[in-house]
Amino acid sequence: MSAFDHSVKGVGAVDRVYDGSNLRVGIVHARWNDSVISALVKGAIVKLEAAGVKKENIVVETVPGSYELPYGTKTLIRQQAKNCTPLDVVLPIGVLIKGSTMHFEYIADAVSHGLMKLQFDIDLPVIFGLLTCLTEHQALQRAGLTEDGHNHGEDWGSAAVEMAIKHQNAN
Ligand code: DLZ
Repeated sequence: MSAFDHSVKGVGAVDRVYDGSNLRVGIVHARWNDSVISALVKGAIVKLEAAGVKKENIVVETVPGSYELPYGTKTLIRQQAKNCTPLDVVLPIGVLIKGSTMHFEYIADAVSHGLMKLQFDIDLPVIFGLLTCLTEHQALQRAGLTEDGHNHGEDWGSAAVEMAIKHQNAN
């Protein structure tokens, strides 16, 4: 294989095949920018199921907007643990599209830090399913809704299975 066989951007080949058949996965998605969110959630579920995760082991919850993702994610983890159906990984999904004020910057920063902190506080992998787009077109591209687009939800689904197995293997 030459150096030219590797792409510069994007997620590389997986190190091994990950079997998700024993995993329980939580998806928490915002309801803002609904058409983009729907495509991302679908893409994630396609990859989860392709890795063997059973339909009945994928729990989907919603929150109003991306700002609510960190607390909504923590709440779902706790609620599932309380019901004796603990999750192995969570995938919060939100789409922020820059407007004319500073809202975008504050929410993007708060949510990124909130989700990173949450996974260490709760010791469970939390995937970063937040698109931070400068334009609507960028959001559509990254949800695979344009001809040249790619659905990032698919990458997040695969990342969720890999990180859940890695977490299980370490415990
Ligand atoms: C208020 C707001 C704005 C302006 N833009 C977005 C956005 O692009 N994507 C998103 O998910 N949520 C947005 N919100 C809503 C906030 O995330 C939050 O739901 C509200 O401020 C209530 O806390």
